[in-house]
Amino acid sequence: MNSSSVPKIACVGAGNVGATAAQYCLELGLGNVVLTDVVEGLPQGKALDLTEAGPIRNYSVTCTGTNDYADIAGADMVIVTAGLPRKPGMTRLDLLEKNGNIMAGICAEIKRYAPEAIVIIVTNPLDVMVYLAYKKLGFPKNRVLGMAGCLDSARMRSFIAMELNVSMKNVDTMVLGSHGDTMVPLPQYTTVSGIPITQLMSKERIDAIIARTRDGGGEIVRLLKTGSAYYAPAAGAVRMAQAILRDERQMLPCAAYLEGEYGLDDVYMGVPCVLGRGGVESLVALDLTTEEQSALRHSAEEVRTGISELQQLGLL
Ligand code: A3D
Repeated sequence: MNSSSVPKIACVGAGNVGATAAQYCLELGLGNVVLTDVVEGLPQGKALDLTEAGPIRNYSVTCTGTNDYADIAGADMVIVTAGLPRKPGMTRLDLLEKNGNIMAGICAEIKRYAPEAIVIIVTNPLDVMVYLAYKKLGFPKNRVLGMAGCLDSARMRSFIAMELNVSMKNVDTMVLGSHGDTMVPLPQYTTVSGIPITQLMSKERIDAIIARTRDGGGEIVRLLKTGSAYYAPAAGAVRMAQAILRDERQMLPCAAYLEGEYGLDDVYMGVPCVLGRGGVESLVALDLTTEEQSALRHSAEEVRTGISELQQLGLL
């Protein structure tokens, strides 16, 4: 904890996800927020706007905006959402190179100014970017994690609640693996008030919900036409930050560094983690079917391809 008793949270990237994460942190009173971005005026303007919402939304924490990384000094928590979206004509590799360079630069600043922070990465491609951040920061693995599973499982929970017309609060699920087409939703760990989903829905409907969950980001992009989802992604990142800063010991799916767990080594992947004051306090090993295990291995291979591409680009 920084010298004040109020946690300090740095949101790096003041775009849609970063500014929304700042808003949720303020509304929850999680800590004083510093919003930073490379674009001059953007973090200052959004921070001022968020500050002016404070008297109405009743926060007692503060929000400041800056282009100077020195202002994140001593942060307890850093949420990284900085990055470029894929533009027309840009290949996946072009994006990897651009966001990889941005991530490497940001990690050098975090290392310099907030060496004790717990760092949550949101920038895509998620599992590859969090691996890069882990290597560049040199922090212990419990202090570097990625947000994806919280979002993917929240999407699946919403779809199940809509389909069954029950409260989303009753629905529990677990989505493992990398963020993207190879994510591994687990129907065997999906329940509604403790009742296995398989007793409430046909296999066809469960499969359709899994397909919609995999395409969750794409569905929003097609509706918005410009830009991508940010309310739910920011909510996922702040859920993780809350569990850590308030030492809640919540079990949430997060991208965590694997060293032999699930038969996978030296890779970041979404697995159930217990989050508390130390960050990732422990990883939870679930019994998986042979099919689920092979889906998880396939997901890890995809992340490894991205990691080798980072090596070819000289970023690792
Ligand atoms: P956007 O609204 O474009 O915001 C990104 C911000 O990053 C912009 O304001 C940029 O100016 C800023 N930026 C660029 N370079 C730097 C830098 N070096 N230092 C500081 N700031 C910088 O995008 P967004 O907020 O919608 O999305 C942000 C990232 O999150 C993207 O990579 C998305 O793909 C990713 N994302 C991931 C998920 C997951 O579930 C993993 C979900 C949604 C978005």
